[in-house]
Amino acid sequence: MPTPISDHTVPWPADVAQEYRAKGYWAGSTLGALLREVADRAPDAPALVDGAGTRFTHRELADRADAAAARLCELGMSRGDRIVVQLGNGWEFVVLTLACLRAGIVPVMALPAHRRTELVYLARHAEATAIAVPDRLRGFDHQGLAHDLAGDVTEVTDGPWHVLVAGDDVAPGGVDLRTLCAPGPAADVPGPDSGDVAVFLLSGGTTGLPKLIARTHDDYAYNARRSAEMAGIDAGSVYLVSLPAGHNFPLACPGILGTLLAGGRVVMLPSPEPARAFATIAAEGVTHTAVVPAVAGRWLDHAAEHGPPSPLRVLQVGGARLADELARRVAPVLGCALQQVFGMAEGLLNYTRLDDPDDVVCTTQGRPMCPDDEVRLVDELDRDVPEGEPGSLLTRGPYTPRGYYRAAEQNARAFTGDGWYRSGDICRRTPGGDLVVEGRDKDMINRGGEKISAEEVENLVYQLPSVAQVAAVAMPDRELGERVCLYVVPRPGAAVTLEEIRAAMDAMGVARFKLPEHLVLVDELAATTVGKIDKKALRADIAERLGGTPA
Ligand code: OOB
Repeated sequence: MPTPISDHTVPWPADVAQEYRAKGYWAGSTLGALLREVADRAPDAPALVDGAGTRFTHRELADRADAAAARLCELGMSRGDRIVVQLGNGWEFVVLTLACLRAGIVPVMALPAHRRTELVYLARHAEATAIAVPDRLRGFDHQGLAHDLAGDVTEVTDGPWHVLVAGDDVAPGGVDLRTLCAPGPAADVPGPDSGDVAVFLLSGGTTGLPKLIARTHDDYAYNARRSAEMAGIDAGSVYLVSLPAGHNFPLACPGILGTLLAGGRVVMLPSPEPARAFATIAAEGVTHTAVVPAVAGRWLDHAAEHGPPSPLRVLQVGGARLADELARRVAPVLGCALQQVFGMAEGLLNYTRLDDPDDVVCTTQGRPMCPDDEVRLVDELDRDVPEGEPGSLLTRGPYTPRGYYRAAEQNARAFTGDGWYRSGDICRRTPGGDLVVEGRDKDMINRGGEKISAEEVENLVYQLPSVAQVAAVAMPDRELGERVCLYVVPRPGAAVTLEEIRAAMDAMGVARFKLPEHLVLVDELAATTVGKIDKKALRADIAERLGGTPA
């Protein structure tokens, strides 16, 4: 039997929770119930269309979610169970996620890029009893891997391992996800409470392995609803998802959930490739979408040649720092408003407002969306820095959980004793109250919005016998912002090449975006006065070698 989730979550203090309820941030409804209300109000309004042309109204979507919830229960799953969701951006992702929300089964939001190492860890750590995968995606046999994981996972769960497969080619032993998500009777499945965990998001990661962030129905519904207000999403809005749907940004900021809760329509595309994205925006009348800065850059280039993505009204950009120069080109070249979003799966969301002056929109990352978001900027001793000075961001609030799931040791480092989350971002506050992200004091590489833990990469590389010492650091990159650069001290007499390291990591089964893209061989690694590897010096070194400024 999997452990109850509540054994390993860190609740908000009772008085704080009471205040969030009294102020209406936590409305006491589950996401499943809220989405059913939307479907009852406007049953025939279009809700979802995917790249393969599948279309559902709000009623069809809610009915399918209810039928799928019943079928998950028939499989033996129930409220509080966990399922790893590793689906591409198709309709199955949405129906399955809503079915889980309805039944209180908690999706662990994995990424299609994840491979054996990440999936085994996630499934074991969450004690999942099921996984949902595409049959194949971008040439990779996801369903084969999903079946292969069974032994590793059931070793800790001592329970079943259901493999749910989206695709035309479901191998024996798998559950056909399209059949599971087909219309059918909605048995009266016992649903969750609004204080229950709704989804597990993955942390951006600074530790050896990603941490799980338990987001409750109360907090995540607020996250999605308030984000929809920030972005000006209503029943007439059409939101395009082209980033991996399991990321917090396209899922709930406002993303899929915020748009559906507002009665709007969601359009799913497998990737943000500009030609197809622009054609879809035109064909479906997309009004809103969210991208990372690297994609915004590609869209700007495409628009300069082929014209703007009409009728797009709001382009949200977040996940990594958007350069001011790029920001200034968005409105004139893409013909829509820019909204900067500085957010984190851990909670806090900062938005530039749609009626902010251009200077604020183009040079800041916005301000917290909730009046009760608390933000402090502090020095190394957790003392508040003087107003206007850069400091390390600490935050608490109604949609920022007080700790990671089942991670007491990391929580002691990532949260202060009184519940502030240390985001690891170095920010400054402008006189107008907006935040500007100036850097970070966490050991992470932000590759075009995908977060890579340096420690995780280093642990993997240490498994190579030819490596005596290794450090992973960010190197600046024009296209993606940053890429992974490795500094390696080889063992005496050993030859180490980038290709060999990449091949070894690939063979270990890790997401390809984590593979290093540059290698520097050294005799020793620069150390700080206390003997730790001096990453700042290494970042400066690689930037100098490449002839630029450090990432
Ligand atoms: C989003 O979430 P995560 O969890 O993948 O990453 C969070 C981290 C932040 O701590 C910060 O280091 C960085 O990503 N970040 C930004 C940024 N937005 C995120 N750094 C500079 N400028 C920005 N605008 O990335 C995320 C979650 C929800 C909405 C948007 C992004």
